[in-house]
Amino acid sequence: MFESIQPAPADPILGLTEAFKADPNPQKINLGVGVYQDSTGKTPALSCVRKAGELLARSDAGSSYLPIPGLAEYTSAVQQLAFGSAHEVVTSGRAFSAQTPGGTGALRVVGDFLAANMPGTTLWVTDPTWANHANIFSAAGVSLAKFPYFDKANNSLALADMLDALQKIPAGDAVLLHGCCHNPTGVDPTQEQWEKIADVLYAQQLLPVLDFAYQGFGDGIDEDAVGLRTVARQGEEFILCSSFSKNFGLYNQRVGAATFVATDAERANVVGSQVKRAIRANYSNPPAHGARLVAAVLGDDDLRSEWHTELTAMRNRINGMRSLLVDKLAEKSVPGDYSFIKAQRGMFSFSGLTKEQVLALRERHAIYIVDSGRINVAGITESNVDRLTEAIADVVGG
Ligand code: PLP
Ligand code: TYF
Repeated sequence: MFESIQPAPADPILGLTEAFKADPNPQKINLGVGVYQDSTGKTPALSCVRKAGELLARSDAGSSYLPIPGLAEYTSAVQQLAFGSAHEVVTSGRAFSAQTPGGTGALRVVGDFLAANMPGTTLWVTDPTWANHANIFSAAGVSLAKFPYFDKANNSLALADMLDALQKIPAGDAVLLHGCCHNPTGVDPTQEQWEKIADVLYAQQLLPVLDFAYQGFGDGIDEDAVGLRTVARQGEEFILCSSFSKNFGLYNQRVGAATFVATDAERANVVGSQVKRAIRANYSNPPAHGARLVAAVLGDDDLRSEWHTELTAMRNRINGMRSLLVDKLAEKSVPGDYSFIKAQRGMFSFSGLTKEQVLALRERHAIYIVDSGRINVAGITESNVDRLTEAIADVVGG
C-alpha cells in the first residue's frame, strides 16, 4: 500500500535542528529554531513554572477530560493577559476563547473554522511570514495569498505598500498579522501604524487574525499587546491566536488559545459552538497540564511577579545580544551597516545574509541559521559571539 509514497521534505526550520545535532563539530552554534536559550546555551524550565508544578503535584486536579474549550480559569487568564482585565473585549463577554495545543493548534482551529464556516475566504499573510502558516492553513483547506510587509532595502516596515495592498483585498477575506515580534523579520508596526492598518482592515471589511506567540519578548507584556489592543475596536470582529511556548518556556507542553471576538456575547456563543465543533473533529479536547501551570502562575500574585521577572530577564538578554552582535560586527569591520538589528524586536533578526552566505556559515563554520538569513538572537552568547562574527566576516567577505 505504501510503495508509492514519496518522502516529504524536512521542515526548513525544525529540519535544521536535526542537521545541527548530527554535526560533530564541538564549536557548532545553533541559531535556527526559535527556542530561547540562556547565557549558557540552555533552555531551562522557568522557576515560577517549576513552583506551579510543585503546587499542582500536591493537589489532585483530576484526570478526566477537560471541556472542549479547555480550562475556564486558563482561558479567562489568557484574555486578561492579552487585552488587560478591564478591556471592553473581556468585560463584555463578546470573546470566546478555546484552549488549544500550542499556538499551532490555535491556528489550525482557526483554519478549520474558516474552511467550515466561511468557505471561499482567502487568508492573506505577510511577505515573508513564518513558514508553517502556509502549511497549517492549506492543510485546513484555506487558500492563501501574500501582501507586502518588509522593506528589504531599509530593513523596515513597507507601510505604504502594505496599506495599498490591503485596500485591494476583497471584503470578507481574512488578514493574518503578527501581534508582536514578527517572525521572521523582527519588524513590528508602531501604535500609529497599527491604527492605520486597523482603519484599512475595517473599512475594507476584512477579518483580522492576530498571531501572538511572543508576548513579553519585544518591549514588555503590555507594550507588546499594543497591536492587538489597537485592532480591538468597539464592535469590530477579529481572531487572536495565543501561544505560551516561548514566554512561559512551555514548548513541549503545547499551551495556546484561539480567541474569537464577535460583535456581542450572543454572537460569541454561536461562533463558540462552531469552534467547539471544529475542535471535536480534530483533537476532541486539549491536554490539561500546561494550561494548569499557566493558570496557576497567572492566578497567584507571587508566582506572577516571579514570571514577570523571569520574562524580563529573557527579553533583556535577547536585546543585550542584539547590541553585542552589532558592536562585534563593527569591531570586526564586517562590511555593511548592521545597526538595524538593534531596532528589531523579539527572538529573531533578519540579518540580510544571502542563502549562499547562510550555506557557507553552515558548511565552513558549523553555524546553523535559517536559509532566509533569519538568526535566532537568543542563541547568541558572550562565549560564541566572537566565533559567530568572525564567521560572518569570513562569508560576507567572500
Ligand atoms: N506563530 C508564530 C509566529 C511562531 O513563531 C510560532 C512558533 O513556534 C507559533 C505560532 C507556534 O507556537 P507553538 O509552539 O505554541 O505552536
Ligand atoms: O520559527 C520558529 O523557529 C519557531 C519554532 O514547523 C518552530 O516558531 C519552527 C518551525 C516549525 C514549528 C515551530
